Amino acid sequence: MVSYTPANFPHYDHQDAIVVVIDILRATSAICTAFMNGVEKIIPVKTVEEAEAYRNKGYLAAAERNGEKLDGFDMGNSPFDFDAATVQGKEVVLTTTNGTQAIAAAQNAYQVVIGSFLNISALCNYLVSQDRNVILLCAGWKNKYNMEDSIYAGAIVGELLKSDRFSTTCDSAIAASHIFGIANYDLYRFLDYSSHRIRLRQLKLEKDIRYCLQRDITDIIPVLKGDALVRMDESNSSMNHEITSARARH
Ligand code: 3SL
Repeated sequence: MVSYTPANFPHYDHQDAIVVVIDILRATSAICTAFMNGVEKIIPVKTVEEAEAYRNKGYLAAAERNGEKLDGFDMGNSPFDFDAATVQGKEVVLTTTNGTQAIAAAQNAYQVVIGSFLNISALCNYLVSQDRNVILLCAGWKNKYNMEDSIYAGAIVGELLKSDRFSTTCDSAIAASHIFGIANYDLYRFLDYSSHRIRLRQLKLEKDIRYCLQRDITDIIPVLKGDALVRMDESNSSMNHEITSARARH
């Protein structure tokens, strides 16, 4: 199933599902990059005030609104901000216009994982190996549809449908897979007139767009464990469900 915006997400039955949060330009690509570069954990928060509170406690803090880094923070939301020299071994708090809002919307799911083109094959292999419904949650733009997240969702739908374990009658998933089929000849060119590419171009961030459209430069899958994203390994692959259930019991 594909939810094109966080606002639409509550309509999907997500308690027992794995939710893939998608914000190709640029939050989920930046998160994958941070883990490639050795970040210890990322705490995604919805508001600038929450990020400030962590920053005041000494956390490295990243904040973006409308594509721009906010004054007073260590980083914005460019993948290039999360280089090894900056993030290796660190705990980072992150707030973004859409990506961290989508993570918050999904937090009660069985499991929340982070998807980008950078880790697409590893993520698909993982999803196929799990006996569970998958919801692809596009961060969109301020609860409106966007092209790049939908194209990515369509790429995942196509891959999952190659496995006998998956089938769908969900129109949003079928539509996403069609748009990926049209866009796949050249994602960069296809997105030329898309709203966020225009927005990032005006901010002179073309380099970020090209970076975020690269496929399979990592096999790391960030996963939500309690309130923080960590690198998935065998010991924590179902951890958020356990933590969420434990929280519900108290
Ligand atoms: O909204 C977000 O989470 C961001 O990815 C948007 S931007 O690419 O930083 O503008």
